[in-house]
Amino acid sequence: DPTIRLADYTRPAWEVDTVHLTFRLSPDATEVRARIRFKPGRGGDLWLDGQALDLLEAAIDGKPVAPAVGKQGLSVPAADLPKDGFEWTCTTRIDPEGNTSLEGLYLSQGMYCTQCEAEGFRRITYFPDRPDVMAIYTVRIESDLPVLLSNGNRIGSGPGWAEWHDPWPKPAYLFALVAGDLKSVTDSFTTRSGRKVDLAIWVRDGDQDRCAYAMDSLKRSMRWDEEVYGREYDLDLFQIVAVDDFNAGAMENKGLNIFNSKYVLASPETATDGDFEGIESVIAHEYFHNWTGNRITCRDWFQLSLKEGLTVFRDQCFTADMRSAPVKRIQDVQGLRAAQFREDAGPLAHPVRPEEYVEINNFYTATVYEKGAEVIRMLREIVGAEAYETALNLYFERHDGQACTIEDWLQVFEDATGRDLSQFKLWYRQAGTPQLDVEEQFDGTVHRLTFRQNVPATPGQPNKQPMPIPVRWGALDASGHEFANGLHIADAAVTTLDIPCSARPVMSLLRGFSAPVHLKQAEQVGDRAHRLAHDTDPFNRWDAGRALAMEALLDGGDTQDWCDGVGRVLEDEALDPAFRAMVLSVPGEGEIAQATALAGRVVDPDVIHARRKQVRQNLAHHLSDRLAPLRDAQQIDGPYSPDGSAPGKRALANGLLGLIALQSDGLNLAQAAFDRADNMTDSLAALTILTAHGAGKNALAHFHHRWSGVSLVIDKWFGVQARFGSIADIEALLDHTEFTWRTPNRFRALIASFAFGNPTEFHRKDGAGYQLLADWLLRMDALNPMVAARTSTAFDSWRTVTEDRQALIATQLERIASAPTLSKDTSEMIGRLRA
Ligand code: HT7
Ligand code: ZN
Repeated sequence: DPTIRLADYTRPAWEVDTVHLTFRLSPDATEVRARIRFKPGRGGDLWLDGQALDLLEAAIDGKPVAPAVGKQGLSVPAADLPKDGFEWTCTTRIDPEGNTSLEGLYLSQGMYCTQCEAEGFRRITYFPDRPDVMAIYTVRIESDLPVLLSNGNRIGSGPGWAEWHDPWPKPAYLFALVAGDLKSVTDSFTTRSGRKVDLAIWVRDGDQDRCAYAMDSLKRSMRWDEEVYGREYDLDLFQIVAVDDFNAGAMENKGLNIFNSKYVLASPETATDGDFEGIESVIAHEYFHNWTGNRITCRDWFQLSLKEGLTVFRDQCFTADMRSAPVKRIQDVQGLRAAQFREDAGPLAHPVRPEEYVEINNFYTATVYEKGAEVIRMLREIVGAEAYETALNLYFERHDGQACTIEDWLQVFEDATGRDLSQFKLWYRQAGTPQLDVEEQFDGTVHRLTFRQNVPATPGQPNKQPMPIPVRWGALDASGHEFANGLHIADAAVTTLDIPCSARPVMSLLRGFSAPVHLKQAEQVGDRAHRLAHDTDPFNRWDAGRALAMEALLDGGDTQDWCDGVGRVLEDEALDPAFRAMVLSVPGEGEIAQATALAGRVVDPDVIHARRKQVRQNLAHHLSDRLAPLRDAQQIDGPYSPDGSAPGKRALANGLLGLIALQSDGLNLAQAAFDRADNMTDSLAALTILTAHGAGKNALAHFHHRWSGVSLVIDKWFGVQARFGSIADIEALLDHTEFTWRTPNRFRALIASFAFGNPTEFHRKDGAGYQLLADWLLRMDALNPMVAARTSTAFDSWRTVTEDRQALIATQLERIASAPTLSKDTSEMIGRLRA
């Protein structure tokens, strides 16, 4: 399969003005008639992408043509094309029922739906399927199904048909069609200029009563984008459809977002606080794409972070405004460290703007999304909030309706601020997480900090240049009072910062995690504990506790300081319970494995598991009889609410329950909590604790019985067992009649939860875990390459584990690589993993 390179970009030979599509829907033989108005671009032959299509007829300006058709598309020589433009018509036949890749047009439980990003539209009709070709679409759908939807506004309908028109030019990846027996929940939103927008969420009959939170999140997102970014919605209708079979979280198709039902449906009984928060943020994310992605799109897929990094940054800020900003920041950094730092440290490391790919689906990564968002956060930190706002206004004004690049984005900031951002651009070009070493020296009048940065070598990038690293800092005196603070930009291999003071301060560095780096601060004994007790920056206060815990986890050392500090935070009633819950949590086994590898040591998952267990036990022992009263103090009166202070209280109570379960008789309390739970958050927390202790048999049976038929809850049932079960347990689950592995959510609930969330069994010394994953990757690859390729990243840290394990993984990777047929998605991933 060819490698696509950023350096090879050329403008389209032919551009498109308008597209008319008529769909005659049928499960295994849908006919798509396309009428496309082409206008000259760069000029040359006409190339139309097309995959898995049956071409029934084609004509140019009404005259039949016989183009050269291949597996990837068709071409017509320039000589056969009218110079000033022409109308292309063709009819293709496609097979939605047989489309198991879930890209293009497919059937999900009797409902037709589409997924066109990144390159799914070419599975519907022949088209220049690239984001810099933008056109106006009119769509007619013919089917007996009661609900027929596409982008934009409905312009007509009758028995068995509907017509839709989207007035905004868009790339093909934003095209959407849905047809099925669906029910809607409706509402409306009045924009700040007084326009009424109809809102509809489409679900299967029976699910209507689980849409309220999604609808409320949508309205809050619409308001927030007006208030914070000055962006108003631009159509009369905004629709969301929930589907059960979906490769990712959701898709921002213009005016017709399609969602994995996991990010729409929620009730207190079936969804956890985390699920509610997930719905709020994914709804916001897809809605925000209307401006950052749809109105201004990407010139090519190398620019993916232009829309994804920015939109993640926007949705993070939205959630921070809706909930607790410090807690949101801690959660985001935890996620970044768990997924992106991990990616950056292994064979799959790539820049925020990659320079080559074989299959673009493999680059919807934590680096493009989450590191991309961090890069924008740093940009705002460096230029300031006001200049950020000015630059964004200029971006929308200058580039509305265009397909843009990272260069366009940075140019806007240069023009708005007069700054030279050429060094900043390295954040988009260089892969790898920089390491920032800090040395401190106090000479009686000045505290001098010396910053040394090093960006590690990554695949294809052996040498790196220094990058501008914004370091927010604060200086604390011995009583915990903050006497100075500021922003230092570490923009050379070595930089210094002098703070005049009369006594050696305790330095709080990288506040709010102001840059995505590994900070190595050789603090003096007691400094971390001091910051855990006093840091005025809540992120760093939490991180100080984290660093203390990590020290003990890595070296099996003393946990006294950490336990003392955590105890004091827990009992500080002035602190947000959600924050206290975060301070209470111990780094996960994946995070400990990363820190182990970063320290240059070999990762043994069994040792990590044992150490973590010991550290948690120490904490439970230290807090001993304070645990139960602290938990009781988190009692919530009144009905369940996913908003306000209640989720934080539940998180703290359940974190404490996890420690109580380590004490004698504690499991009885966990069982009682499970029996009494009247919401999914508490029920799943108790079930998880019981299962983790091998005491979940009855609770699991009860849970399964209670939630039979509610697939999103049954996913949780599979997930919890996948994380704590033995391989034998997993094998039994694989044979379970409800393990409908063709549904990505169910496959992920069992296979991905096992591979990513059950390190001791996955890394079993006999290799059974690796073999199980490889078997299922091969099986899934034949059906749905995108899901298989993504799950293969569970092997991405394989070079950090013990040699015997490395050998076993190498065998499995080789087995996958030599399978007789392998998708280009999975073969690219396995190739990169083995390189
Ligand atoms: N822009 C979307 C990314 C996406 C996707 C979604 C569903 C299925 C396959 C997909 N491939 C790419 C989602 C987003 O970032 O908002
Ligand atoms: Zn997105």
